[in-house]
Amino acid sequence: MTVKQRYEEAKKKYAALGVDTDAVMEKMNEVKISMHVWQGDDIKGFLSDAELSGGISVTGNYPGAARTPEELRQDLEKAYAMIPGNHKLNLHAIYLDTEEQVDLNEIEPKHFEKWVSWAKEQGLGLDFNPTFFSHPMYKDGFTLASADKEVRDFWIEHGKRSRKVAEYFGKELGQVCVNNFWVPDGFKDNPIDRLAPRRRLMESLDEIFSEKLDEQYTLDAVESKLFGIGAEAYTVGSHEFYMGYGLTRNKLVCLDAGHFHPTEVISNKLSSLSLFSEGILLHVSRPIRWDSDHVVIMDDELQEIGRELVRNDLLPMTNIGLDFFDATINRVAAWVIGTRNTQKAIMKAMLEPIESLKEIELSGDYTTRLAMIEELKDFPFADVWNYYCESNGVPVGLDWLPEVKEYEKNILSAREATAGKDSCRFS
Ligand code: RNT
Ligand code: ZN
Repeated sequence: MTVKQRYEEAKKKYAALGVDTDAVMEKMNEVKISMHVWQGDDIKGFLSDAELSGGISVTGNYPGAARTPEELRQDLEKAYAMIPGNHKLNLHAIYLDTEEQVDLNEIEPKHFEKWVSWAKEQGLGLDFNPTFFSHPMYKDGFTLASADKEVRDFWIEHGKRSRKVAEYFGKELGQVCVNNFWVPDGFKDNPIDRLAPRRRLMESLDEIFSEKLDEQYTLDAVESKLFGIGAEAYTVGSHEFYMGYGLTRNKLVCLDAGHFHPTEVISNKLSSLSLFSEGILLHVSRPIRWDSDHVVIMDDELQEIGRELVRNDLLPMTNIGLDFFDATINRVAAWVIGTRNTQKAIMKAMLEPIESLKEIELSGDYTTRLAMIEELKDFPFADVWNYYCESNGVPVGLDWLPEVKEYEKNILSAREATAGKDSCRFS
């Protein structure tokens, strides 16, 4: 049977439940995933040779990491060619592409021009992140919340400039650029004063956001975290901090799946957040024990995130970004696996007979609710996904893997590791 024939069979099965698979494929084309540039080079970027810092690190030394912006773009093109749909790229300030020697408090839109012309050529949108780590001004674990005004001022300037870059991306590409602020500030051991650093972070952010920018071009987001390596006891930008900050300042609240207690899930936060905020940013990642950033797999939580977005119709207000980095496997494959899994989870949720399930729940028939949900697990979802891939001209099933292997043989293996770092990243 061909992929199409399998799809036709699946279509009948879903139609019997009242689910229109053709409509699902159409809807899937509207779902943009913001793929994170930093999986391609283990968050090294091109600003300097500074060691990765900020409670984050990357484990592994798989050969072939991109060493230049050109190599990174080549790898990204390879990955996007194996992912159905039109998407975005999520850049970090340290990925500037310029001959000029500029520091983080000096960045300007022109330092990112090459990314913009490439994005136009590829039909991609761009998102952005100021980089509050891997820099000598990250002092004693602090940036925007530092007690030292000089340190704060450096990072405030960086934050302000990052917004100009984001605004420029939005204007140039005709789609909004989400600018996400994640700040690693925190203490390894129990602090005496938990309040003062939070007040300083609040004030620094207020200063950064004091200029009003057109929301048609850029939206600011703020990302919380429970802890990082070296900041185990206390992170200034906790979840409560940013729930309060984001909601009172009308910023997007970013939920990173790996930034909570090990059994705490972001899927159960989306509905609440949606009631009080105008928009949501997701960092889809996968926590394992203390690490927050394993490649996204088709696990229960990913599927639950997909269901929450679809069942509650939250896709229009949600910006979906990925955030993982694994340097022990082929980095292009990591992008493909994580992005396709995220799309699959959303598609799987779209293939549920949501209205009838809601009615069953309202009628109090929890027996049928459970029986239906379990039965749906055996439905031929993969036949719809495969046809979706085929219709979009990207490899079906595992057919992308030989292509990545070929690319590794011809392109990646010719690259020599630059710094030869075998670092390790936690959280
Ligand atoms: C770190 C945050 C943050 C980073 C990126 C590189 O714990 O998740 O999103 O991963 O900014
Ligand atoms: Zn994140």
